[in-house]
Amino acid sequence: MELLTSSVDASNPSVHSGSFEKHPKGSQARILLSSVFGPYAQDDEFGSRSINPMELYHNQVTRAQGSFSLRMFHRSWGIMMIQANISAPCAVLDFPTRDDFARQLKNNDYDVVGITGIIVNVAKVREMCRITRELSPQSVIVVGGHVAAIPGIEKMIDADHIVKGEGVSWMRRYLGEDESAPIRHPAIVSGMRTRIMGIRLPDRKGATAATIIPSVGCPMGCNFCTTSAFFGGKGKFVNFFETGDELFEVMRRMEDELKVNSFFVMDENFLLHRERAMRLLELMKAGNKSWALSVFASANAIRKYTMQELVELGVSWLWMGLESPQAGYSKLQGADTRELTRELREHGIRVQGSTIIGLEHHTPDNIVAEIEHAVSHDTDFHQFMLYTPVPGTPLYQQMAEEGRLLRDVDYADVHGQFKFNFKHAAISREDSKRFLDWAFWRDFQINGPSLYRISRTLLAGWKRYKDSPDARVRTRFAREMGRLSGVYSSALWAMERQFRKVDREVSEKIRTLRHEFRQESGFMGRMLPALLGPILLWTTRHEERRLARGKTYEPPTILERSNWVEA
Ligand code: B12
Ligand code: SF4
Repeated sequence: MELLTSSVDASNPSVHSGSFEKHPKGSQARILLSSVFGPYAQDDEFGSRSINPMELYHNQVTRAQGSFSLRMFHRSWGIMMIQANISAPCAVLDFPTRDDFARQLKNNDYDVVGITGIIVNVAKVREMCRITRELSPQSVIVVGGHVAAIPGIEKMIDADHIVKGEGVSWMRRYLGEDESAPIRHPAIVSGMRTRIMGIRLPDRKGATAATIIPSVGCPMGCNFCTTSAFFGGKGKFVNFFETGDELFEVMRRMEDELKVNSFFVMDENFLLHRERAMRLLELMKAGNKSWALSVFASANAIRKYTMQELVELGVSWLWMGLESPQAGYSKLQGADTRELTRELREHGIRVQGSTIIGLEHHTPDNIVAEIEHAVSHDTDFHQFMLYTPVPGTPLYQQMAEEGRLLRDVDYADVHGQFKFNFKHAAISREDSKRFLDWAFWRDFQINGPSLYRISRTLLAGWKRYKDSPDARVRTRFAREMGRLSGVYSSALWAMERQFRKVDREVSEKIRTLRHEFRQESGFMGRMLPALLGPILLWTTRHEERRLARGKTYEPPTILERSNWVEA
């Protein structure tokens, strides 16, 4: 196991240096852990940007899909993880407004205020440090998360500790607790307030996957990769759960606590650790678990498994990098990613591709063909991101040395969904945005709404495995089909009509799929579209109008306490 020591900076007098100082109250210290404040989907002086909402899909995957965009929020798992692994009284405050944060400080006597942030949110972190100094001067301020990778961060914010890398071990050490004690995984519902086609899905217990975080970092060390760099870079990562046995145990506990049978596995390259994955499969078989897993994996790691192994392991959603083959990333070595994507989908595995726009070899002459190549994968979802030198990565270092970083680009705009933050050899900053936007648009135009695409993949999987000799596999597909066929058929009914005016060809494809669904559905699945379809068509159109008027969505503020006793 590669446990990295967090670094504290010696150049700032307010930051502890030399020997590590523990908090004098140890585990009695009262701790607040907060994410940065919202609202997020607006333009303001603290670095919120309307183009950068606190949403995964709508931010960077389905943002061009209008009312068909998948809208959903995710909690701040890093601080939840820290909270679950310390015995001190601790409050986690997620998605506060500035007022919520200030009120929390005024009404409680916190010894330690921990703030988590990523680089785009540095101005909010600075403001929260300022507010804390003003309203809770006795508190020690600890800042962690990717924001800590900014060079010179200690001079930009007024914090006592800036923690780079893994935070659980740092916080345990700071409180004088056992750093190497086993990690206790918090119960995390992967997403909340899911919304699509103008409908908010109920947050029912068990309906949403549980998030499992087996590790942080990635040993592949791609030059642009910020998560890999933050946890040690090439060859390094931090494993929370070393073995398949440990992982199985955590998943079993989550199954009980959250009543789930699907898991979002938040590991940068889950399938790379084959031994662990295969042991997990062994235990799933022995325990008769028909779990579904959503995982991130690189193409070369996926290729280490047969389709049968992936299906038996319950892999139902795969997030895979589809960088241009010309870029020479080792994770793609030996992989025909188009063929791989097709094969995965035929086995009922939804593929989420991820493609970088603006790689070094891209030019205005070849980029359209590169985007077309990416789009031709016909993935279920496709994320596009600008090639972005992010502080802390080898790429950033290289660009700095070559004098290619653009000055005066606000950190709030360095997120890969806007414009280049560096001088590209052939593509201008303005054009970077045009090509990026075009990629999203083109994927939507050619492949249609992601909701249609995932329905298609589910149906392909169902047809292939409904009579599988493996009962666990059969059960998984039957469960999904039973739960979703009626809803998907209704959504397809509405989509088909909505697209008639926009794109006849896409509308026809949707119609064909709807008929196939009808043949495979039970009584309810066949009847539901007549009822739910028109409702969904109405909510879709209504949502289109709301979005056109500038409607945005924000996550709710959440406060959760552990080991709490009133002061
Ligand atoms: C879930 C997630 C989100 C969620 C939001 C979660 C939230 N509540 O903030 C959503 C989907 C909304 C999101 C949005 C964005 N995200 Co995001 N996201 C992630 C993701 C996939 C998982 C984060 C996570 O929980 N990891 C697991 C936990 C355990 O790790 P951790 O958070 O790093 O925490 C550990 C340490 O950092 C440390 N730590 C963290 N906080 C603290 C606090 C204290 C006090 C201490 C001591 C230590 C500490 O300890 C933790 C345990 O070891 C990461 C990728 C990844 N693999 O981490 C990207 C990631 C964090 N996101 C990123 C980015 C860029 C964005 C966006 C800008 C979108 C975009 N264009 O890419 C937006 C920003 C939205 C906004 N307005 O702020 C980048 C950050 C890059 C950087 N260097 O700053 C990452 C790393 C993805 C990437 N590879 O580019 N994101
Ligand atoms: S394989 Fe993916 S997660 Fe790993 S270093 Fe490369 S980009 Fe990062």
